[in-house]
Amino acid sequence: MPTSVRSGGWSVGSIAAVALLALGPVPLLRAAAAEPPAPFRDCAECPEMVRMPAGTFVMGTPTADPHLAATRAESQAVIVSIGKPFALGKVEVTRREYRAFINDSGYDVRAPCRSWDEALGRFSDDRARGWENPGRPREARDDHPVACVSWNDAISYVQWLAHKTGKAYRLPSEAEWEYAARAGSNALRPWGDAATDGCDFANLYDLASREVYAFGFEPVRCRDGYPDVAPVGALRANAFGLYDMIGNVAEWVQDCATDSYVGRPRDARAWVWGGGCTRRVVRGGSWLSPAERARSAFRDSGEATERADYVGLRVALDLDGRAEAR
Ligand SMILES: [Ca+2]
Repeated sequence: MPTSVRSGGWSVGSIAAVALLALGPVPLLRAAAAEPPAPFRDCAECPEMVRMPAGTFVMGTPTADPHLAATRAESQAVIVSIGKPFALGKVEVTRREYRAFINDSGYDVRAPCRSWDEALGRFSDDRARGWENPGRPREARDDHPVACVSWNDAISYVQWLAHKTGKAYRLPSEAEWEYAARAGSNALRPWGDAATDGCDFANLYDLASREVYAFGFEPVRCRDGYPDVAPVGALRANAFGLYDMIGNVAEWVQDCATDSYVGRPRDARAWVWGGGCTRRVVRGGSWLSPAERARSAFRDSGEATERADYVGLRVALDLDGRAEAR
């Protein structure tokens, strides 16, 4: 698989052989939300947040096989309990929201950003590109998701947001992210197993994308209408009221990159360790993802300093003691 083309050189880990885990009877996912509660914001420039219910789910794909671009970790599915409600951004952090952080903090943004070079026919680290001028889409709007943001940038953003609001903003853990993306679904994707049923829900490398970008792999055989990055919330929400969990821009999470789920936390905590790590997990696929990477359990990773025009972020928030937690 030409990883360097599909993900601009980001490692996806080794691809495991078919592995059916002896999980025993898989419990039905318990997630209470019959109807998503109303979103809320903590300030005018803050991301809109949605309450996620507590619940239990199977993280990973017990029946994973290499044709699904599954990593070994993904095939080592684990049962994870999200013990209490938390909040997650309704949409990916927008360029408007990120600009408020840059203007207020004076944060020093440093190039380059990995971007598709049409002349070279490959991704390259382009010093002319950055979050203000990502290159995708050609005319970026304020309601497009911010991209060309490293994990370190993402952490700086959530720390600024926490300081500004006095609230516990942070990146989601990988477990929280997959739980929220699934939104009660045990299928490969929030809308079901078939990628071709997802063009109402996810901005992927679709037939419209292939007319503009010749990435050399098969598109998802439907039309979502967006050749590259789409405005946030342009397509349909999942059952938890979240938009673009699959596709558009990939999203940094807190966890260190791992090639295994053996020994990982079985709750909402991120899997990190003393001394930190240089490589972090990226979730959700993006506008350049083919079908096999457009799945709730799909994992990618990148160096914490890397920026790419298909990677952004979504924020999480602890609800301890807040009215929204009830
Ligand atoms: Ca698309």
